[in-house]
Amino acid sequence: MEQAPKAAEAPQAKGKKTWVVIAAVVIIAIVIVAALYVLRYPPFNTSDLGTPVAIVESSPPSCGTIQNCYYDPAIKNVTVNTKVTWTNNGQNPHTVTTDPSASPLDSGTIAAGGATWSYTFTQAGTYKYYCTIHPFMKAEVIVTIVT
Ligand SMILES: [Cu+2]
Repeated sequence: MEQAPKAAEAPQAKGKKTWVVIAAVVIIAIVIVAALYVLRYPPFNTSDLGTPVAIVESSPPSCGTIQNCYYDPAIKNVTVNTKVTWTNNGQNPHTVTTDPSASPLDSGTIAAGGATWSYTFTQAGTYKYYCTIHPFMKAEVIVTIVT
């Protein structure tokens, strides 16, 4: 009489263990897929930042002249469909701006301390830009077609 319930319990316990293993495998798979997704897309994927232009302050926080605050390089040569990323390494906010009728660069404020702004150039041309906060800061991106 006592053995009958025990015999019934054993397969039930085995079934539960199987489900625990399946649940663990599913959870691990979800974690792996989530991790791969996070690593693949920005801001985690630093390789997607494109080619860099640094916003430099040589004697921060002073930003009174072009010697103090500038884009590096001042002339950036890229090919069509290149993504350019500006990084503000300074202690002042800056912008990457052109006349909207001439060019589409309009970053808004790029915050101090490492903020970035990116733009992918899909048309060949010379894109002169400046900083609206420090108008003496001027630079350009020259975009050429790959031949
Ligand atoms: Cu500026």
